[in-house]
Amino acid sequence: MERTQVGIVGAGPAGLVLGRLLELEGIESVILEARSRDYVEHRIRAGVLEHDTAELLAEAGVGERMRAEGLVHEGIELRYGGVGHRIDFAALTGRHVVLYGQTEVVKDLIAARLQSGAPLVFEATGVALHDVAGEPSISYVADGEERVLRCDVIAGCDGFHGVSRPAVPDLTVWEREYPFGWLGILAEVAPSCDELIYAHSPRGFALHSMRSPELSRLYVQCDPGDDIANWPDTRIWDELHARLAMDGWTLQEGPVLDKGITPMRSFVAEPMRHGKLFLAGDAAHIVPPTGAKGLNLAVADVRLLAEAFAAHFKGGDSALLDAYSHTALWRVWRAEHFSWWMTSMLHQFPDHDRFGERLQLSQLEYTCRSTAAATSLAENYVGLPVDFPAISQEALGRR
Ligand code: RFL
Ligand code: PHB
Repeated sequence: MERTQVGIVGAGPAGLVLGRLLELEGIESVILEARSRDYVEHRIRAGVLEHDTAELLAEAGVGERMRAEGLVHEGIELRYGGVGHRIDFAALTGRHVVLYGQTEVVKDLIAARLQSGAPLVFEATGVALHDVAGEPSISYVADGEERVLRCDVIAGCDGFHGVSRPAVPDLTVWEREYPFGWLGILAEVAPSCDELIYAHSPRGFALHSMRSPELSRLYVQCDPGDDIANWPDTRIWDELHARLAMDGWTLQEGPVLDKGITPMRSFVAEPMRHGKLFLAGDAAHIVPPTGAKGLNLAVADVRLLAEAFAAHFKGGDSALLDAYSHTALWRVWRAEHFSWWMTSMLHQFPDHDRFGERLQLSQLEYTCRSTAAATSLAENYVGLPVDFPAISQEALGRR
């Protein structure tokens, strides 16, 4: 039987960042991942790192390539009625975001972990959690062999479809599904803009993002149950041209390297702890991608968790562990609101009447013309600072 201090289920951003932070604290961990290394390194998802997410990766010694290749963005454009309006993060908040693919973050973290020799098991199948409120262990199969890992605590970082959340009894779940999805493409063409464009259009939402000076990432709102086979490349480009259209601006096309449809949902499960099992990242909460918050929330959760494990294992103090769920949920709900708000302002809703559309346009106008409103978008988008004055633990506990 193997033994470790922290058993980490899942090698996505949450599990890998947690493993790295624990390693720096001198705390042992084993990461168990169901998929192959190649699969997790090539799963195209997020691209926007909040200011503090980028800082944390750099401070954790895994930011070298991000610093060299990541693109610092000091604003975004909101485009509606065929006109663009810039939200200037630097002027409004003094902070920025970094465009650097989740694939690259994951590659950097895996490389660092393998280099340090800390255990990371890919293709661990049949992962099951046992006695999470007593003497926790994780059983799994790797290399055709059944194994059991005894742990002091378990971090459930196994995403929305993992085994950790179902191991928490008496969960309360809040959920909202949206009547649309995003069709995303990765295209081999220089971005047609310097900053991200979030476009409201009568044909539906569109987003122009990027991964590098040579790679563009673009999305269009689509039916959530749509089949990607209904979307030949020409149809996707036609929609992008129509939704992003602005006089004097041209969208450049290029070969489509990847495409897929993602449904959109908001989801929160509370509490994020049961006994010695702690949930982090998508295992506990999902946001629609319009606010670019999912990966950043995963990192914010494990920042708290790493500090709490350090206080527990090195100082014998469990106060931070006891506070973890409440503390994390404050930021989770802020991001839930922001992501829902951005989504509601920018998409076409099938049940919207003309009144609903005018409300959206009024909100967009106000956001772009009022410094107060623009600052609210900006400070949420770049990420509220780690020391943001949150509601007190006591008040949260009383709710
Ligand atoms: P992950 O990344 O899903 O990782 C969980 C890992 O656990 C493994 N796993 C298991 N391992 C062992 N045993 C089991 N039983 C297991 N079950 C699952 C999985 O294989 C996987 O490797 O969750 P994590 O670490 O919490 O990270 C969350 C983020 O990946 C996610 O929130 C973001 O990608 C969301 N997201 C975005 N977030 C941002 O912050 N900024 C963005 O710009 C952004 N854009 C996006 C996004 C997500 C998207 N999609 C496809 C959902 C854009 C899109 C299109
Ligand atoms: C991305 O580049 O994939 C991306 C950017 C911003 C979002 C969502 C996704 O809000």
